[in-house]
Amino acid sequence: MRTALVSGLAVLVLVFGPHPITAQSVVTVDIQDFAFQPHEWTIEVGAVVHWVNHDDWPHHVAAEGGKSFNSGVIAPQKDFRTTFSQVGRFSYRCGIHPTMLGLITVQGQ
Ligand SMILES: [Cu+2]
Repeated sequence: MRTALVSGLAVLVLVFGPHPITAQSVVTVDIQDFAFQPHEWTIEVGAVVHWVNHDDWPHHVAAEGGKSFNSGVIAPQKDFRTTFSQVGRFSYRCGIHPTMLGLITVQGQ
C-alpha cells in the first residue's frame, strides 16, 4: 500500500498558479488491462481519487453497496474523480466487469 503525501496538482499550483494553494491531494488509479492499478490506495481524508480509463473498452467504478460513489460508464480515455470526505474502507468494483476490484482506505489526518 502507498500513502499519498503530496499532490502533483498542488505542486503545479505552487509553481505556476496565481491562486492560493490548497492542501488537497489527488491520487490516480489507472484502469488498464481490465484492472485497477494500483488496486489499493491508502489516502487521507479529503483527498481526491482520480480514475483514468486507458483501455479501449468502457469501464465503471462503483462502491460496494452503491452509496458512496458511482462513476457511471467511463468511456475509453475518459476519467472520473471523487473526493473522500469520510474515514473508512471503500471497496469498489467495475459494474461491467465484476472481477475488477479495488479498495480505497481513508485515514484521518
Ligand atoms: Cu471494467
